[in-house]
Amino acid sequence: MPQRPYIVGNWKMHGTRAMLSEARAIDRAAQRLMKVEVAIAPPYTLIHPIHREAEQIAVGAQDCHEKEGGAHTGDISASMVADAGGKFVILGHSERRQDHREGNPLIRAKAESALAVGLRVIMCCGESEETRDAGDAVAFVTKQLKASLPPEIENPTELLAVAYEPVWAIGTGKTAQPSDIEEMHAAIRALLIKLYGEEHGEEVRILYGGSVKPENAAEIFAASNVGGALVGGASLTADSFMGIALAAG
Ligand code: G2H
Repeated sequence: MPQRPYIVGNWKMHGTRAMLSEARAIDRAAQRLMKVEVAIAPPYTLIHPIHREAEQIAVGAQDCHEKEGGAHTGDISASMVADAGGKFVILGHSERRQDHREGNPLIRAKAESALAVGLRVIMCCGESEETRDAGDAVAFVTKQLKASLPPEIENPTELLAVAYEPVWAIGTGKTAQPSDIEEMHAAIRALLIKLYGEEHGEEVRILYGGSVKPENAAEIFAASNVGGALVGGASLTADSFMGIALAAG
């Protein structure tokens, strides 16, 4: 049976306790939209406060360290995310790849660490504008994804989602054409089947991310192999975020 659409808010470095009211509003709205799986990845500091109150939505992190613990000033491990009530972690986001020089081997190590404590991994991938203009987008993304994903996952259907986020579409207001999304998601689907077999490879949800808004969500969700969205700016208010979730349901 196909999984429910998965709509994940990536709050990035936005959100103090004042945002808890927005999380409550998202949770209340999600209770009336059971056909869609709604989740938020706030900054680490809000994971536990949101988890304590949420009845419907899952909370997760935007990153984790690859090690279980130790002398790593300022870092947070996967088990700490789980202990705070986190159920998933976003890994390999282009802002981490760029701002923190994270490469595929490190991202794979983080994914293995997250899976070891039972967190779902939302693995991000995406090409730059230059790569797309050169006609190399599909080859680049499949290579990046293959190198970032753990080769073995016990239950990929449950514990993995992939987010395709073209770098040039992030926070820019530009979105990929539905035909480009379909082409990329089909290539990602083929890779998932190759890595994890048909049963799981067909079921893992492939999310689209990059300037998703209530106004363009329906068109994006109509594209084949789109199993949800990773939403940045438009996830910061319950109205716009749930507008997107509604388009998925
Ligand atoms: C892409 C996305 C969320 P936005 O980074 O991951 O952000 O929707 O603001 O482009």
